[in-house]
Amino acid sequence: MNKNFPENFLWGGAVAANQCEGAYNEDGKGLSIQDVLPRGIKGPATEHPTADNMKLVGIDFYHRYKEDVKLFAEMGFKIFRTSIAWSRIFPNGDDAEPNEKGLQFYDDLFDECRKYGMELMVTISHYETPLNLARKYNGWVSRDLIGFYEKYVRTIYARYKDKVKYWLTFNEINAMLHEPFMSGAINTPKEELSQQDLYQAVHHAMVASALAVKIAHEMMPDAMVGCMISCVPIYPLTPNPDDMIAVMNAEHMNFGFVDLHARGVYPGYMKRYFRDHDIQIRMEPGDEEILSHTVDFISFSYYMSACETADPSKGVRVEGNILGGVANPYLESSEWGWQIDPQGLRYALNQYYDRYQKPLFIVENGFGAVDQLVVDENGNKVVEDDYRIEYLCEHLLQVREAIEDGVELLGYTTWGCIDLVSATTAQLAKRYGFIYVDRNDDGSGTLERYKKKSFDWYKNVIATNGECL
Ligand code: BGP
Repeated sequence: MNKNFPENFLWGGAVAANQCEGAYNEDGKGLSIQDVLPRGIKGPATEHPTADNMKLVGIDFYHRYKEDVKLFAEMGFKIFRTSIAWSRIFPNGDDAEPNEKGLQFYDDLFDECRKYGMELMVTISHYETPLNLARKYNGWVSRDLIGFYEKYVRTIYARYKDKVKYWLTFNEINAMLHEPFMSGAINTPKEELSQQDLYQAVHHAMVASALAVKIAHEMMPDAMVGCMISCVPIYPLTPNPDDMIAVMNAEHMNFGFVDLHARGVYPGYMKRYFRDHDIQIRMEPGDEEILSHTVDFISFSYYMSACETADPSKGVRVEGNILGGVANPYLESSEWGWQIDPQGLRYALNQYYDRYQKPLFIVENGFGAVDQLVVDENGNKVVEDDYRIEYLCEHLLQVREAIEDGVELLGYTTWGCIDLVSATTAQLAKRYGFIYVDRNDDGSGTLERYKKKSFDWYKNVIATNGECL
């Protein structure tokens, strides 16, 4: 039987402004929280930007995007996902007027993509809230953030409505529970942050997200607005029913965000969690109406799965895409300890589609690894990244199975289609790209770009609409 990807399937790649643009203080850009996170989520945040912060230069995408977009077009990208750096548009987050030079940069970038016929997907907020909003307001703990976000959203919708069709309100919004500073710009140290403040911040972000959906539908009838979740499917460590309940509880921590976005109301299990933990969410009149504006599609990142157990003495904790979990004895891991599980992607796609029956979009998937740039027999510099090809191929085979299962999938954008700085560790050594960037964690390197072996492989996948897998 022939298994196919749908016609018009949106193949492409994804990046985020703060991980690739660099130019952290050029053309009126204000500081973002990333400019003071030289160690990624391992922290601590510094008072001011420090020279060892790889994101200050990134891969210099701000100045080299034309060359990079040309390479994306050569691979045949149908869509390119990037974020807008909020602090390029509103340098302090609470400014009266937007920064015209910041707006112009994204006009130029989007025009460049459209020149090659690429659709655009824009993440409105990708772990890069203006630093001032963290320091002055304690980030999303403050209700004021809703207003600042709304102003930013209205500004970029008005400016790019004819250029951008796909919008994501917040990157991995469920990460706020785990990384309150990076995800929620919450300045209070994690250990001192109360559950009350944390969930109040989540409520504010959820209202802001629903407001972004509502306004998009008013201003851009053809736009598609999605939520974006960090998806780490969870398996029970054993068939013990206690482990299964532990899985259910852990899954609720993630599904709660999707339920709110896709169904427009707080699920009963979240209300119970609030009752059990003495959390009183302060709602304002109108919040419920705003939350009822549900997303057009559900998007997520997928890198790994994890286990859960009711008995912590039985499980070994593993590193992971912010959420982490308990190690699965059947899986191997990347050099960074992320457990590789292609079938988990098929499972997740089915789980989400069964639960919501809304179109899905995989907006991140990829393999972070140390690459070696070598000179081949023709004297060309190349990277033989067969491990990356294998990872992506195995995952795409499972995506195709999920489509066969009946899942409605709009597209697939690999994470870090060009090497960039890691979100969790702030390293450039953790590479994901089809394109190698000559820059090292000590700041050395020419910033030149080289095609990896996976470049031609992905080009062929797109050209055959996945038939060659
Ligand atoms: C997700 C983020 C991305 C990205 C990716 C890979 O959590 O949305 O920004 O970086 O993970 O993680 P890392 O860069 O830490 O390898």
